[in-house]
Amino acid sequence: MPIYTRYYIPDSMVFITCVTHRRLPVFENPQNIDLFWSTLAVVRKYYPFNMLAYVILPDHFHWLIQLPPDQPNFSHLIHSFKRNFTLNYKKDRQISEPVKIWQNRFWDHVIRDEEDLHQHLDYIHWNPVKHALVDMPTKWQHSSVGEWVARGLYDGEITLKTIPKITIYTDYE
Ligand code: NI
Repeated sequence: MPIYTRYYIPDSMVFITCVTHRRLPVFENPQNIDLFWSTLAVVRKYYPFNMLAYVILPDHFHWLIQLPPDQPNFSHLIHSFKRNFTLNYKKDRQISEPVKIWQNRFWDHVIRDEEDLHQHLDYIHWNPVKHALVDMPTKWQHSSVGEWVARGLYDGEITLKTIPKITIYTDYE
């Protein structure tokens, strides 16, 4: 294993990927999508952040977040979210034995510049197409694509002709 160091840079935007344990399709169940948001709302009170973009797929999620300058440690946020999601999942289903929902680690990438930001926004919003779940980003319900279309990022219509060539993250999702 290489030595792995995380850098916490105040005000930086960070791209995060978390994957479910054994790629179980946890988020195929709408109940778990609700749990995702209710858990996040609580965790956010302790670890405030800005959600710039997101996508929830059946077995993983991607976030593009920005943390406040005085609390730049995103690992605390991610671990708290994963832990609390599992706790809430067990509570909802009245499970007392240990349940493993998430892979232990997560992936992060600190956004370098404007171009890198755009690449990651595209990566997030095109992800359901990449994973062959829909043929257009706007057909996927669980992403921020609608908000970004409204902001004019995609100049109105998104069609398959405009699919971006994204060469990042070939080692995982
Ligand atoms: Ni993905």
